[in-house]
Amino acid sequence: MAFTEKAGRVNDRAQAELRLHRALGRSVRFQRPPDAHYDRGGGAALVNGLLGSATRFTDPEWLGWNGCDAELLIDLGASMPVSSLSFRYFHAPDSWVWHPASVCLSVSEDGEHFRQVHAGEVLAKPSPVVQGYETVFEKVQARYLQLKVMNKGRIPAGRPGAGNPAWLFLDEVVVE
Ligand SMILES: [Ca+2]
Repeated sequence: MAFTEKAGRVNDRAQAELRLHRALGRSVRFQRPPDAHYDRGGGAALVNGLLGSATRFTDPEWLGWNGCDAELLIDLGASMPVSSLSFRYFHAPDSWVWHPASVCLSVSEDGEHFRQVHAGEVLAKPSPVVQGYETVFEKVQARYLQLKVMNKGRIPAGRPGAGNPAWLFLDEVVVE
């Protein structure tokens, strides 16, 4: 019985920490790199199957941009069917970290001609601090994905850091 319980715990942890998906281990290039203080994991951290902490954005899985959008180009290595995208963001206004404003996804087979397959607003909840965004779209063939996650911009009046540029944090971009 003890052995069974232990095995169960190990399995639960593995499932929680490793997420398999089409972009796993693929190349990620940034239009603008994350802030130097929050770029420890680099682009690889966004497609390594590992999620960041659910309580703090200071581990290497969380990448942070200050006052600018996160624009990334993912190369899946080969053309393949793609029909969904999801990612997590950090929302902690007391720490000047805000949910994204909106999301735009374009895909391409040759890396030159891109077609937009999704655009949407982000409607964040007050809590928890880690929230998810997911979109499902009509299946397309794609090798390259151009993802734009728009920064909130200036922190609104009446909130901590009002008038300063908001931080935007992402940990894993899941492509299926
Ligand atoms: Ca990750």
